[in-house]
Amino acid sequence: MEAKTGTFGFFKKLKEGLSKTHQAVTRRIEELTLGKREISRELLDNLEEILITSDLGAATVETLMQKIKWRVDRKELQDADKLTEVLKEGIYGILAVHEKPLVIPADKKPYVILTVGVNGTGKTTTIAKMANIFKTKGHTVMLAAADTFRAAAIDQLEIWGERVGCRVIKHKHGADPSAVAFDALKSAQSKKCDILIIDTAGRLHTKAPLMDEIKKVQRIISREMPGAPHETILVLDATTGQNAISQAKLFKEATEITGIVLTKLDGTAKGGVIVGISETLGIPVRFIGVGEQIDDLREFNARDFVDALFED
Ligand SMILES: Nc1nc2c(ncn2[C@@H]2O[C@H](COP(=O)(O)OP(=O)(O)OP(=O)(O)O)[C@@H](O)[C@H]2O)c(=O)[nH]1
Ligand SMILES: [Mg+2]
Repeated sequence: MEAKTGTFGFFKKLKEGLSKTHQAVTRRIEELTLGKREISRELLDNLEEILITSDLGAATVETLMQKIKWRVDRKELQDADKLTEVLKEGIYGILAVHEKPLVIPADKKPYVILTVGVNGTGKTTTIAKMANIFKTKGHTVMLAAADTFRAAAIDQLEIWGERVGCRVIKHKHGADPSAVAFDALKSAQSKKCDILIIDTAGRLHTKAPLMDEIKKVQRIISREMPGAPHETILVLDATTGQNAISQAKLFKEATEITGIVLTKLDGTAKGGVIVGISETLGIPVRFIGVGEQIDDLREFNARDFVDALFED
């Protein structure tokens, strides 16, 4: 019962969070089709315009429009008031392909998660939220403070660690991030910890030496535990819209990214960016963040997302 209330609470929050995106996309489409019976060329052009300005990304809009036009041409879709439903299912179709929750296998212990991303996207907060989810599922979790660059980063992770109840492995400010990661892995192995999550400093995707630093962390870890890190999560901030997609492209080129967390879906009109991320990158969206509190992170669920986006 409690879990259900929690799920409902999150859905409500997701809906509230997506309300600006809802206004920017769904509302405008409803206004467009209101009182119109047929789907004219002009209506389709206007629809395309709304979609283009809604942060879905040009490629995604083209895919969706092609599907709609194909159905209109074949006379499968004739009523203007059915457009929203078709669009909703089109978006669901794109999102569902990449709905792959993170499964922690029992035979990889510790399961190592490396967290990367641009400055301020929500990495450290997301780590605490993920740790909290894993702990609720009964896993033991350890954190590694491998953001040795920003002065307050180690303290920030330690405070979260205390709150969630996980051990935090740290070195001094300015230490080599890969040395912290290495020590944390050793410690997690000896303590037979289920999951190790590594925090890293925010970095610009355009700076090659910083991307090399991530590769070094990955290399050192994999040398110690073949196959690790098992997951490299890129944390993206939804409020940055299309920029989040270019960040993801460059991170993906520089290093292996196996999962995405999209944060700050609360209070942005750019939530549509998740569709573009799924369509253009083909990397699963593992979690979404809708607030600053510890329980404001949920496994990404495509059905919930489109329902929250389209429901009035
Ligand atoms: N509204 C909202 N705020 C969030 C969310 N996730 C994180 N934040 C906030 O974003 C700010 C930055 O979060 P951090 O976790 O410190 O981000 P970071 O990526 O670790 O930052 P650096 O380590 O400096 O690169 C904080 O104020 C968080 O509370 C979210 O889902 N919604
Ligand atoms: Mg941080």
